[in-house]
Amino acid sequence: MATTRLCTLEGDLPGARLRSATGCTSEVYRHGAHVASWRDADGEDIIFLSSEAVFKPPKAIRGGIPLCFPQFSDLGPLAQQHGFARNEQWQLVDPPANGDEDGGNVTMRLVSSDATKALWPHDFVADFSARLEGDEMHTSLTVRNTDREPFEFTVALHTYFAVGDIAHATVEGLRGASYLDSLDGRREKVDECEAVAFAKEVDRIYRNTPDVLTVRDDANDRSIVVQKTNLPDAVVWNPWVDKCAKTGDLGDGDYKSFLCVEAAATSTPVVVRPGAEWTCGQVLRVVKTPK
Ligand code: TA6
Repeated sequence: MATTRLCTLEGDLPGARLRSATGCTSEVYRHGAHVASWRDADGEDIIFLSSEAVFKPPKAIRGGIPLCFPQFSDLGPLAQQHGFARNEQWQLVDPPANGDEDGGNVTMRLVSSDATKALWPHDFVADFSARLEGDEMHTSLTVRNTDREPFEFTVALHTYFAVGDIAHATVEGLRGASYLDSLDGRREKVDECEAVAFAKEVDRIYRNTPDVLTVRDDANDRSIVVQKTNLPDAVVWNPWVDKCAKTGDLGDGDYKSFLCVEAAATSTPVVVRPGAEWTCGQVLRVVKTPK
């Protein structure tokens, strides 16, 4: 039976522990509505969480699925990289129904405040839901415009995927897609490769990609399929040696153990009219590679 338990997590932060009927587990913090972990029935990480992650608001947790809203990177008016959603305390919406059949789930809410409006002068209500369903993780973000004027934003689900060995991990589904190379002045390029491989730092904003992408994790005999909805773009990132060493809340060798595929809407900002709402999401599914 799937369960949702409200509890105190790392750093004495409030959150929820989800468990699916197949024994997968996930921890979701109210800080940032941050999915910080997703493990299979054997307790193996599917989503990466840094061993050096800091659980001290307002700093964002390193790893998991940081919510980049109302801005991805510097693609918007905010000075703060990736916006503020991952730094804010979210409310619990309906107390989750503990003991749901086949789906531990939780919904959290962020309502605009004086603090958020000082950064982004719009009234909004954002709801984030996470749900475990068997060997899948379903996440969605809904943004409602409660203001009197339209507003626009960029957004990403900045997912850190755990891999057994970055040298034997690739991202499939992006062949032929154009991307902005953030390591080369955001020059537009086209990916001619069968799959994205990692032998140095990679930081690319792929535009208008297929909605199904695959993270191949050969060292763990598995793939993770990403099915994104209403998120036309995908950011692929691995910091590699130097940037990893310079990132205080990453262990020096962590670059070997994760890669990010971030379902995103960045190339064309999302516009929401007063009273309207917009929803995006992704379903992550683990597929074991037959031996
Ligand atoms: O998504 C890729 C990226 O924009 C990289 O450029 C790197 O900055 C990464 O996000 C992590 O950003 P953070 O603010 O979480 O350190």
